[in-house]
Amino acid sequence: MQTASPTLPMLQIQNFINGEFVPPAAGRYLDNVEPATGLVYGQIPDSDAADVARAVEAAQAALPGWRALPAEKRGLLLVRIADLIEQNLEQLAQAESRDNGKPVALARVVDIPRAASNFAFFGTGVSHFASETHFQEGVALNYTVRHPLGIVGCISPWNLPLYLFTWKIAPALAAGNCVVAKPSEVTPATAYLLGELCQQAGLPPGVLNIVHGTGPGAGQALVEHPLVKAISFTGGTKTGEHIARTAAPMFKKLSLELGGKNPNLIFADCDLAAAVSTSIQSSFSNQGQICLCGSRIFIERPIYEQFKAAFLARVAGLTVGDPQEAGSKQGALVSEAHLLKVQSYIELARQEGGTLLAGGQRVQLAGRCVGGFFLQPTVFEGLAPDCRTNREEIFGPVVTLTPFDTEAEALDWANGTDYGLSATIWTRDLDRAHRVAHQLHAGVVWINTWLLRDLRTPFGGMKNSGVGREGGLEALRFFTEAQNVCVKL
Ligand code: TXE
Repeated sequence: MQTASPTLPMLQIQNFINGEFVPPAAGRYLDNVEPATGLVYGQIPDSDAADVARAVEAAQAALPGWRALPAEKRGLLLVRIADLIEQNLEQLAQAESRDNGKPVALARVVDIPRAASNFAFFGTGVSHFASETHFQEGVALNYTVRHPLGIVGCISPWNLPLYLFTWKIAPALAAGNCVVAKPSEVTPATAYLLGELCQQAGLPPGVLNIVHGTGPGAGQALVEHPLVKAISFTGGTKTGEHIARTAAPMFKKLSLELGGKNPNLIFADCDLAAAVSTSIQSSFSNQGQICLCGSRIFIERPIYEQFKAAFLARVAGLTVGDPQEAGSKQGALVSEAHLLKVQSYIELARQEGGTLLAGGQRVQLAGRCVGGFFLQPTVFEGLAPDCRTNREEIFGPVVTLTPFDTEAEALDWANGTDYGLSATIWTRDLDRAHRVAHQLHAGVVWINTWLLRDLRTPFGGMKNSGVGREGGLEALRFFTEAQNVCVKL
């Protein structure tokens, strides 16, 4: 693999264990590639079981002090981290963009602000986490204590690196656990910077430990470690299945946020301009690499042609370019391997009889991005709702348009995959909106909007999209163990 420049020092990041940056025990490193250039620009620890064991040891030493701190005090530390993320927003956004290939403009308004909100939300929210009592008049008083689990593992993917990493870490810490976290080996940079901010915030050593490395290496060791009581994982469905197979016999708590193949249902009575504009976002934000992206767009036949024309006109305006440039609406895909995977689905869609309406080609940029992993936003029509292109998660800038005639047909097709993460409905008919929403097999349903998030709401998928719910009290419940105490009156 070519490197960015033989004269510049590589950005070599380290593990964050016991409040310090330390090299991996075996001294091995992995290359980190910048997706926009295709060049190696840094190295990350290729950690193994020894590094995970060291992190767990640090977490164990820190645990008595951390769980004994009043919730408000723990919360204040988390709010301090949130403030530091905001103060360092620009540096973090630049790092996220370089590491992941996403437009820096997107990282500035979505990824990094949300990472700050995650800490602020759970840092304050934990003070409002009340215990339940069940009072039986004259008989007994039951009250439920929620103890932290102890040491927990958080494993996150590459698509929204700091956003999803902190979405797990913040509630785990707020609830009084110590954490060993592994970010994706594809996008380690902002997790590394988070370690620095935790130092600055005065988070006690060992409370949060960040171990870098591959899934089969560091990730597997974390899932297998007997002192790690729970695993919160976001990533691919196959990986989730593997993690469940490893962790379930050890009776670990598991939260699995997995893939999606989300439908957009566009009814003829909708606000068409809003439906088109938001569908562009839900199709192509972050190059379609968001598990909540809607990749199957079902449109009621009377407005099909009108929707299609307006949608394609907007697709033509999505400039693919250097993620650092303000005018770029589409950055690079995260890696060459992922680009090849997405391209293989474009080929599959062709073989399955799809008509290509837009895109379909790799984009060759000039200058510094000449070797980058860019792809045109791609739109197909004419594919059967049950073909592989319409059932399997592509996780890239590829969507299909399909006309439907009845509500029942649209629902049948929308529910016709193994996934059940999210869905979007566009209609002005309130009765229909609720009726359809309740029949969709999706953990999250948006009506006349997309990706509008309230952190208090339960978040997660049905079917192969996952197990458990994150967000709000659900997350605090996941990271605690309920104990009922019964007092006879
Ligand atoms: O995910 P992986 P990848 C989907 C999407 C994508 C596919 C693969 O379809 O194409 O998953 O992406 C760690 N034990 N999503 O390869 O492999 C790994 O190191 C413990 C959906 O990135 O599942 C990383 O930190 N950990 C998704 C994390 O798991 C293991 C977002 C996710 O990696 C492990 C991203 C193991 N045995 C991809 N193997 C969403 N729903 O948001 C891997 N890991």
